[in-house]
Amino acid sequence: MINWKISKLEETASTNDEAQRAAERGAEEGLVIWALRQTAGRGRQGRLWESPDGNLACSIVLRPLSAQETYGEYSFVSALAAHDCVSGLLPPERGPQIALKWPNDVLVGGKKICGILLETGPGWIVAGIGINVASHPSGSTYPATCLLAEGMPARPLETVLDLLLSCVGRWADIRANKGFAPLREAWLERATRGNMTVKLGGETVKGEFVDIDERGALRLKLENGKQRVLSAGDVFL
Ligand code: BT5
Repeated sequence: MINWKISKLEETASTNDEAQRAAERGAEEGLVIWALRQTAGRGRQGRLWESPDGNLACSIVLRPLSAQETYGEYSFVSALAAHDCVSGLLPPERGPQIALKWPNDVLVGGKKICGILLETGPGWIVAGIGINVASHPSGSTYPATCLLAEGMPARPLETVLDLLLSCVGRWADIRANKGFAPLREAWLERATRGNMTVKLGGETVKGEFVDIDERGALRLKLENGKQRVLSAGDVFL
């Protein structure tokens, strides 16, 4: 069980930066930095994450007892939690359209509703989670959507955050007690499959989704029939 301690800010550059500074100063597991808006929200690889008022931006400090090499598994803890949170907030008939895109985007009807940025250091993880609640960008590389546009009745952001944290707590407990296998299985149940293009560095790899391996890397079947395992990259469907 994680004891949550929420620190609410009107505005900050990036909640991940705030949480990282706190973690480096020894903040306990369960600290949540929540900002009503970010002025320099970060995506992966230096990309920008738009998080205006009305959307959820938070960063969670975790301190697993396991070795630092396994911290990447918390990217799946976060993705499963975000998926369950979004599923819990949208009308049940939207359920079949809610899916995960490797490694940790939550899509609704093929559009991105949530982004996750996991950063780690010795003894700490910062799981940054952004959920589009009231609005979403229109010109993003990957089409985007938000909870209100997908049929969620208006709700206070606190409700969204509380649900998200209870889902993170649940999946973090499963990870701590049973390891990565049940996360892998649950992730695969929610996965977007089929043909995909993965961009990594200057390279583009095309293939068909096979599964994820026991460490969470993406396994693709290439056109020549061979398999390729990718541990990073941006997936386009
Ligand atoms: C992500 O990066 O998806 C990770 C985003 C993590 C954001 C959270 S918010 C709380 C915490 N504090 C931070 O500073 N960050 C975390 P990536 O896969 O690189 O996607 C970024 C790309 O998505 C951008 O280049 C845009 O094209 C697009 N994008 C930007 N804002 C978006 C939004 N609100 N909704 C959907 N797509 C967006």
